[in-house]
Amino acid sequence: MFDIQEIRSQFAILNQKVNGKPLVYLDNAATSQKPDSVLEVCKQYYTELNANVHRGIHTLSQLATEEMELSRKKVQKFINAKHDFEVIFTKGTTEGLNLIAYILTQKLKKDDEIIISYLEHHSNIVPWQLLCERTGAKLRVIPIDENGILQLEYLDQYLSEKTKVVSVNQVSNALGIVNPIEEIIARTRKHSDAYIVIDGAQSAPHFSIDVQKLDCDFFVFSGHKMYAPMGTGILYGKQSILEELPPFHGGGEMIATCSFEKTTYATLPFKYEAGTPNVGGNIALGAAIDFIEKVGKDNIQRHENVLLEYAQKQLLEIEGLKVYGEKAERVGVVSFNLEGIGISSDVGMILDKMGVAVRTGHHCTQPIMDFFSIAGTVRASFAVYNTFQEIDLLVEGVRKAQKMLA
Ligand code: 7TS
Repeated sequence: MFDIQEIRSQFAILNQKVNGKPLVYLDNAATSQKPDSVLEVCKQYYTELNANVHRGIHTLSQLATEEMELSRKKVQKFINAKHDFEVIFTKGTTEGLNLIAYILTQKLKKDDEIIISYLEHHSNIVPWQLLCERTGAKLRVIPIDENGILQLEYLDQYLSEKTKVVSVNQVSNALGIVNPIEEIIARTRKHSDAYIVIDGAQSAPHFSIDVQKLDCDFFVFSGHKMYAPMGTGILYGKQSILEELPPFHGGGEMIATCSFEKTTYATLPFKYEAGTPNVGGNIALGAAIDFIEKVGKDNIQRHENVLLEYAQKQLLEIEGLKVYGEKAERVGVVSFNLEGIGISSDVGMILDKMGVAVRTGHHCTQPIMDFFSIAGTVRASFAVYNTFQEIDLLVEGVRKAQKMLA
């Protein structure tokens, strides 16, 4: 097992007071903090290595390129992609999903169908609505039951030769529910040739990912939710699909030849990486993967699960507190409201005064909030560095908020 104090000592930001109280950072589903090793790589990049990649004959450019390509290989291993060129650097999950929805435009026609689920973040809803507007395709949505669990019998009903895309998240950001993506992929493959897209924004920080075993066509995630800098993310796509589909952005680096008459495109992954990438960030993403692997993904997951269980048990002892998705399999998130207190941000503000950082509101998942007929929830989300004492402070804060707002 790991030494939690030793881990915390690697995150200087945690060692500060907010509103006069020790910071309790429980907003990790929004973004995680970054360990010293990642910050050090960022600093080192800008103090020793900064140069544009893939284009210079000079030494710094070559070194920066080598480091970034090394990081790509780390990501390849992290998600078990077959080839490193199937790993595309993006600025995050949102960009990855928009990229996929854009490059699939020519593959869809009027009355084709795109299946998503009720549990999606807006960034796995809106890009598909835009695709529907461009093509005349229709969106179908797998419903949830009162526990927030996907009702997969609807997926079976919806799947047909009209289905061109199935795009779901592996873990819901608002509720932390783990969706049965293996089952969703198996059922989809059985009944259609649809492209399968997995939003891994909330699973990559917690689970081991194996894109070959999953047999998805695309898998996207953000670096900043897994200890890497903001502005980093990954789009994985199967070689044959990325080779066949058109580019997204046009510009430098993504061409093989360019003339006014005709432009030909670079090979993978560069075809999808137009313009100057976030070189320092992409290198630091490799350092974040090193951090995760050093601690051990299984250890991280076990620790977060114990925290979740501990938090949920204590929170449920508070009278009138409802946890959304309480009975579903979940990871890293507890999302709740207090009876009679309609505005989750009121609770969030009182917690903030006590140094406890949580997210409140709809969490970019308005359809889930509509389903439960609420405006928002209070969401605490955990990472490797959180402790039982921090959860005690959360619970104490929620009890205090309840008294103050009653
Ligand atoms: N998909 C899921 C499941 C997410 O949780 C998020 C971000 C995104 C997509 C978009 O990721 P981005 O890195 O491109 O912004 N989720 C959250 C959240 O729960 N609170 O803040 C951001």
